[in-house]
Amino acid sequence: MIESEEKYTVTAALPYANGPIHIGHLAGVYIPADIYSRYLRAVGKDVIFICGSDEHGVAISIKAKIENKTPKDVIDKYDSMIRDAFKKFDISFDNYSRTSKKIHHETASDFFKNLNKKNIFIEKESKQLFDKEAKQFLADRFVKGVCPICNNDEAYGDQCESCGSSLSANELINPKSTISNSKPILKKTKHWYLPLNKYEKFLTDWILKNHKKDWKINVYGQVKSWIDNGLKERAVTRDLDWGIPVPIKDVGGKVLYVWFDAPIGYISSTKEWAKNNGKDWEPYWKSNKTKLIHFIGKDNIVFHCIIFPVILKESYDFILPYNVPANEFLNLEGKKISTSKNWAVWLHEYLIELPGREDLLRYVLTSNAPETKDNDFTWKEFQARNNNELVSIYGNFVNRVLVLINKYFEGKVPSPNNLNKKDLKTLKLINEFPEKIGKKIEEFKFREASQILINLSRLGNKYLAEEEPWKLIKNNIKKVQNILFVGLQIVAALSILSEPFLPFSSKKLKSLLGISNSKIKWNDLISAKEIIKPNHLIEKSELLFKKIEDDEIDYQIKKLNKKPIIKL
Ligand code: B3M
Ligand code: ZN
Repeated sequence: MIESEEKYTVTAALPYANGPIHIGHLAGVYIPADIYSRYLRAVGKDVIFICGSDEHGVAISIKAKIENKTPKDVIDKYDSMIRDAFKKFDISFDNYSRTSKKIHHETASDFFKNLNKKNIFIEKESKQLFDKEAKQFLADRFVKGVCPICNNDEAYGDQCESCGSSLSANELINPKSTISNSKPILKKTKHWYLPLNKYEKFLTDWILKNHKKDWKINVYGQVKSWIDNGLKERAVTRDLDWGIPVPIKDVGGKVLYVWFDAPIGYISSTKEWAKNNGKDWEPYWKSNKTKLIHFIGKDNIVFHCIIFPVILKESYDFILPYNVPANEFLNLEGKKISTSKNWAVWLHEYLIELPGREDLLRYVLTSNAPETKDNDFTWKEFQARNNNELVSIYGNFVNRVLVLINKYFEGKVPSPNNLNKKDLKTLKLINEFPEKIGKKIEEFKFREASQILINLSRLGNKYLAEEEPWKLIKNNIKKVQNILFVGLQIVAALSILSEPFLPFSSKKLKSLLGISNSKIKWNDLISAKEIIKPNHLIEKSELLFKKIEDDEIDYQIKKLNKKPIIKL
């Protein structure tokens, strides 16, 4: 183990570069990971936020066939679409790489060679599904059939997305080739297997004994059921032409299984980040003072809690995940999001049709995130959250304070005098919010954290409504000074505490407050008596959020329901 100061390595699942991303990806993985990373930075932690495009695997070969392109064309197209969407939603990765890069091929090959040299793999010949018409072996998404565990008839050759089970193609009932739709035959071929069954004790001691309390129940439960049902050997090579070639002399036509190489992509992306920033990557993956947190969707739990940890355990001195806060799935208007049925809200379309509403989508997907169970996104709730919370509570409170300070004091923060008990109590309440919100974020409860932030603006609204400074301006200017001084401190706290959730409006609000370059930190708010000093000059107010009218929502609902099946 390497010694170092406390660090955090936050990873977000590498999206397959076989299509654009939608709100389900944001809700399940990227927004929670971004909130968590932004918060850690805000409280001064040494954190790296790592991701990249997952560019191997059968899904990309299938897409290439559909689009009549090469796999390289497919990954180039979607890698750039995905990067663009993440950038425009301000998902603040420290590095976003791609697994087709040389640094990843070298890193993943090195992992494989090391494990092979240690004789970790079982090498064996077996009969695998083969498509006579397409003249190729069928693995992963090249074969579909009935899941032997839950009877889902759309299970793939490596995984059932319905019950999350990890499968081998031979386990499928009534397998069918997704290339020619024909019934496969069995044909002999050699592969290298990871003997997961030998690691049941390791996984039981590490997860089942130590992480019952701090890992999410949906994650712990899934891992427990796999271990209880007995783990099996798992092939980590494939008979495919797209992927990282198996780095063994005279082995041709075989590549590393995408789920062997993809998680190693977090390490290659970290290496790339370190190289670009003159840093040492190893403490982020090998120090026992580093917390490794994987943000993923529930269909990736087996790979991040069982397979990748076994690979890490047997490779050099890597640390194991501190937590894997997997989210459940987001549904859309009561139905499962489906790329093939084009039943999705695509980010690249959202950005065109609802410009300037990135924070709104971030907020809605946080406040109704599928953190412990599948949850539903509806356009009506999207509109309601905007109009009833961001506009009417949060934005309205901020706007009233800024407008009144401009109107009564020419934009100068008023000096308080003889603050009364209620004023002092209100100021004291602000000090509680950084830790209240921070605790929920550290527990990966982002829904609750976002509602505590809105409650801070509710506190401000209530205070203003009760004090009614606009009624006192004629005959009690001193009281108005106190009220607006207190109100402004709440606004200032909101500008800092909203940053992880609402980065765009946080930046705008800080500029309106004239504190864009201020050194005020998240933890300063725990004890600050005043965040912004009297006589500080603020800007003219501008609305942070605009109402959403019914016709904008009706358009989205109609569009969704009559969406043509288009090639993505
Ligand atoms: N490419 C995403 C998915 O299964 C998959 C994640 C890899 S994380 C190493 O949708
Ligand atoms: Zn299943």
